[in-house]
Amino acid sequence: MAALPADFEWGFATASYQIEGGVDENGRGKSIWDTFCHASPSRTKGADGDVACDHYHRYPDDFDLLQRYGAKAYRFSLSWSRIVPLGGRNDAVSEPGIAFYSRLIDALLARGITPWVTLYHWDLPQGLHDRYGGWLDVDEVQRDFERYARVCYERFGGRVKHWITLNEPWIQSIFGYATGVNAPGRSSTNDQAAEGDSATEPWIAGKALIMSHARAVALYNNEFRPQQRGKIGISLNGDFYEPWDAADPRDHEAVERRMQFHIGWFANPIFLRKDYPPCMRQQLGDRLPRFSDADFAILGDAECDFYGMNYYTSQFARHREEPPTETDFVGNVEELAENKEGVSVGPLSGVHWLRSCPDMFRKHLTRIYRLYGKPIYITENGCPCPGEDKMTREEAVEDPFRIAYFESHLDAICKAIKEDGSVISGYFAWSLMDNLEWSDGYGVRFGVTFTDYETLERTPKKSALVFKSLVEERQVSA
Ligand code: PNW
Repeated sequence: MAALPADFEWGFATASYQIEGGVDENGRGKSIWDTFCHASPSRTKGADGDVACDHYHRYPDDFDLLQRYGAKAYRFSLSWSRIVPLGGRNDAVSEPGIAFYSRLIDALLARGITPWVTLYHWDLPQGLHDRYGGWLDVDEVQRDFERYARVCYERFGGRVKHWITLNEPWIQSIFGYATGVNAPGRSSTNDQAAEGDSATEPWIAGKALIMSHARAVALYNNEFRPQQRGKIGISLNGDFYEPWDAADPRDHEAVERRMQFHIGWFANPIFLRKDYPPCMRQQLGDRLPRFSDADFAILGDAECDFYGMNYYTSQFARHREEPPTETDFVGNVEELAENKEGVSVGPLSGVHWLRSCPDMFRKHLTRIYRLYGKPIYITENGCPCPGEDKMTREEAVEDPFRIAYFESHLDAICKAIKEDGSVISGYFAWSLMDNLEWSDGYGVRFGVTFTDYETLERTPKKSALVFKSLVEERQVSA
């Protein structure tokens, strides 16, 4: 079914710490991910981003690949601590750091590829974590993020017309401060974490992220949009859920609660300028910070242009009989891969948490469009193939599971557009190349390009070479 608009934006996505390496080049400051990856004993399967894919030195070759794949656009993130090594609003800007990203942007434009820039993909300057606890100081960090955003708009905004403030604030808050599996690794429920309070810190970090986003968008709207005329949004993750027992109204409520805890947490204040979802307030009480009138004034100045959706998988939700524990962050539901009838949500990919569920993706798109009313750009979608972690290069470049995943998810987008009336304007496959999959290390391969971590050689997988035709055959003619 041809339903993608003629001007549908598409390409591939990456994030700075996952690909760049060059961590000590040109005065870059450390980020919380440098620290986390060098913790001992290791919390990242021994992996770190010191070299990663060496994109810092190889970006021209990587952009040649992008061009060969026919990509119209490329989503990447800036390393805050390359631009402001210590991170703060009175700290020095690194001119070599600016020059690196400036060359990188020019290299994309020279190849006719539109840059989509994420300001923050989890790599907080370590300097801010040390100075005041980073995302735990709501007042300080939003001012420092606003200044960092200002530097980026000033230096790059003449050429960059598509901005994403934050990548997945849910993962930053929950994995960083509740379960502690991501940097900065704080948790009171994880034996590997020395410090943290999983009952309170994720909710504080969440507010800091919301207000940092809002300040950066308000700044763009008030001072830069009139001249630069770009677009700005945020990328939120969140799975779609269906009831474990379709006949049990309590499981239907569990489904809605789970999705509100995932997405409404951020989308209510950001897209609706409202308080957190009532079910969160009810469960979390005063552990959930309040928004003041001054906060709402900033949120009111921070209207976005689009909803960035990172979507990978779906699950079944089952209500719990017992009251929630203090460290629950999912809305007191059980998350399951099979429903009451034993029907699986979809085939398992190469990573335990990801099953392919395109029909639920379509429902997710339409639910989000109806709730928040903004054009949707899918800013991440993709998967590793089953068994890919153990494959040779020759085996891995044949990736039929990934191709089928892309096809079925593009079909779901077409249905959401044509049959449901949702507005979906673009799609970025995760990821341009195999890279550091955070705490899973280098084993889990999401790339459309194979990365040989010994030689750093890249080899296109079949999915990379066919992706353009997958999009074009679903596009309506202009
Ligand atoms: C996203 N989950 O993270 C990130 O934005 C990427 O940097 C990452 O490489 C990609 O997805 C693949 O994992 C997620 O457990 C990490 O549900 C984990 C989950 C979802 C998204």
